[in-house]
Amino acid sequence: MVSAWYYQDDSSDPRELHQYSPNREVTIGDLQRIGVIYFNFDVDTDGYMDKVNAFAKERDYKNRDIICVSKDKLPNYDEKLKMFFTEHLHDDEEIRFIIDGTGFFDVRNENDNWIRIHVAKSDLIILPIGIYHRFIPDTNDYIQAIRLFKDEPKWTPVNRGKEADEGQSRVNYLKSVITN
Ligand code: KMT
Ligand code: NI
Repeated sequence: MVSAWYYQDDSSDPRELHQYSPNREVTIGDLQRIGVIYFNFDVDTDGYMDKVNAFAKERDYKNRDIICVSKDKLPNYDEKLKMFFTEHLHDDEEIRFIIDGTGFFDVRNENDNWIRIHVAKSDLIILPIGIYHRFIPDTNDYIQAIRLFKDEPKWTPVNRGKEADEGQSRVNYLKSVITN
């Protein structure tokens, strides 16, 4: 089950929890308000993949692949992790169904604060087009996910900066959050 909190930005290892003391929890409703959608498909229950397939069909996610983020399974591990953890946005939704392991998606809220989302097996998370975010495994250093895509895999990151800020995806996203 997903849990989320405000990220305490200190200089410790980003794979640690980074919680305030006491923890400043963020609810699924709070995530929804910034366009992040959460589902759960229990991978320990028979037939879960049929449910995921029906969900994908309903939302018109036509393509998918599987990614395993671990040092021995992911080619160019250090380089990829650096890319995942560099703040960026996409011109497409980022849809991840976690089939094993754990990790963190960090998203910026409407006040530009980081919210850390801890995902685990059975969580399906959708990050909206234009939200600034990043990904990192936690200290278990292992996560496996199905990545779903509307069309062709189009997940080129646009790193935070003038081009991303002024692009249509970001402009539309900010409009949608303000009018929420
Ligand atoms: C991404 O785009 O950040 C990833 O695909 C990371 C691995 S998915 C858990
Ligand atoms: Ni991304």
